[in-house]
Amino acid sequence: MKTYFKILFVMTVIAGCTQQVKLEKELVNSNKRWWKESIIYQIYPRSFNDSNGDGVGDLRGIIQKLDYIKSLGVTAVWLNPIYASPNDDNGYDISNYKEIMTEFGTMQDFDELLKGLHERGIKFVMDVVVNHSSDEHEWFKQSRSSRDNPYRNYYHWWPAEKGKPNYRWSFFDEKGEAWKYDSITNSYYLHYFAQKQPDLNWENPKVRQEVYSIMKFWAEKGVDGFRLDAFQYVSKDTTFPKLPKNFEKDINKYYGMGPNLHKYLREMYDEVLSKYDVFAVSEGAGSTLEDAHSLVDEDRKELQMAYHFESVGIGNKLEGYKLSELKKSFTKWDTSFAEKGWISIFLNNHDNARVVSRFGNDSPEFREVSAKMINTFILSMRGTPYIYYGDEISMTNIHFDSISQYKDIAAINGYKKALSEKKDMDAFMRDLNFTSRDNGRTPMQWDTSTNAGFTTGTPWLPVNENHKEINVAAQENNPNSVLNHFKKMVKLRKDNEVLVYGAYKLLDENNEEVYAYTRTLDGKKMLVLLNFTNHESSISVNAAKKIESILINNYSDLINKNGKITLKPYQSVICSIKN
Ligand code: TEU
Ligand code: CA
Repeated sequence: MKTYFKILFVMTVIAGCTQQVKLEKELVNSNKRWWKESIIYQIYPRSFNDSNGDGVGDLRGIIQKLDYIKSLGVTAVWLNPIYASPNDDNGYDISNYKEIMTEFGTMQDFDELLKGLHERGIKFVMDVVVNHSSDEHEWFKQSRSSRDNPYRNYYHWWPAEKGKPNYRWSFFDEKGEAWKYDSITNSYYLHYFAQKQPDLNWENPKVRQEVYSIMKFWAEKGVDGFRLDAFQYVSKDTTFPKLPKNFEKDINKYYGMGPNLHKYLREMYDEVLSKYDVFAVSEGAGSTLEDAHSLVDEDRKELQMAYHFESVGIGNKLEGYKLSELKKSFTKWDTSFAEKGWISIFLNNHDNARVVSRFGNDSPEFREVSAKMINTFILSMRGTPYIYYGDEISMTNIHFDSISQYKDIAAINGYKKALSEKKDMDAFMRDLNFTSRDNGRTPMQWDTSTNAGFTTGTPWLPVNENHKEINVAAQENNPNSVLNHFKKMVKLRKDNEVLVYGAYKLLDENNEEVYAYTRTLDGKKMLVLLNFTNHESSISVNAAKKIESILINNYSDLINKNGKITLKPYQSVICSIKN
């Protein structure tokens, strides 16, 4: 009798497990979406390729490189803003949302670019910058002209006779002030970013309709996705109450997730997103996991993908970072999104310095191996990976010494602010040298020629001297290059759904040198081992005893003594595991 119950118990457990696996499988299958399977290549158009010798990258320049983009294997391209703009913040200050920036080309060029991408099976993601416009946008020109102008309420105005508005902090202002006095109407306007980037008033339904019309305009042209710039900030409490002292230290808590944000996102979903086969990702995801879920869970019918800043920020400390911190962050987000919602996976973008300089090691000895390691990591996590142009060939920081070399408004105004606050300017410059956004915006390094083949003229931002060693042409011809490793890794992800949808499990969590995890789906299992240090490091994990084959490796061999693996500096491998 006892045995009978035992057998019954075991059978029930097995049936339960099979049921569980079946349920998980159904869940994954019903939640499959093309944009979850995408590998997004981010291009900073100003710096990719200049077709006409004026020193500024442009759309025809990108068209010339379509076959290169295709050769990477990536399946989508996100372009930073290409709209008409006076370029106070390199296109993030838009003066006309239905026109192309003169320096970048024409609408015909855009149509040709989109067609060229689609012909190659590559989707296109449009950057939408609607927390603010440029002060040179016709709306703002009208708005500032008189208090009773029909466009007055397109922006946030505070009449000066009411006294000075409560303090609001600005990201880019040289005094850190987000309210700017405008004498024409004796009022202040709000700008969370630079003075030339006045915040649009989303509480005005007309503004929202304008935005939906812009998005539809581009969706009709055939774009496949939208990246919503600084979108968590759009909804504001327009009474502008006093905020606690030093609120800017926790800015997303005070500026993010405003009172009507969800209402507006739902409206945008109904009016635009639901009508096309597109996805939308908002830059920033509030300040908690709950915020992020509330923005992107499918049943919310708002956005489709979260893009949080927690992990990317870990690499910004001059003194370096602890691997456990990185693991903790990625694991926390993965766990929270394992069943519902979807996240972006990235360690770099145009607002950061180069990834290999921050998270890897850009010394001549370790640059290549560590860059390969980082690409292995980004392309083997659950979530949609974003690769920033140049990271596929391990471009590094340029390290400017003098403030006169910087072009970024964040650097220039940040410098002025630090000066006026009598900050330690040596420390400021050291930090800028390491973290500045200009580090990540230098021209793409195509070959060894003058200006790395980016332009025949004078580049808008200097080309890194190291283009003689680090460039596409050299790497295309070298089977062991960072570039060819990147292509291999992209292919591995595309050929193995387990790397897209498979469950992620962290192993040996407290190990400060090796990041180890498995990915599992439908009985398929992979083990990922990444040595984040510049020396050998060993790790023992059970899965290593069941290695079937090595799928990718940035060295030629792997030392495995019965489950004890010794990894060379920055060695990264993915192995298939017997289940
Ligand atoms: O960035 C918004 C943002 O939240 C910034 O804090 C960002 O982290 C900052 O640029 C770091 O220095 C977006 C864009 O990504 C950025 O390039 C723009 O400059 C900004 O909006 C204004 O449009
Ligand atoms: Ca040009």
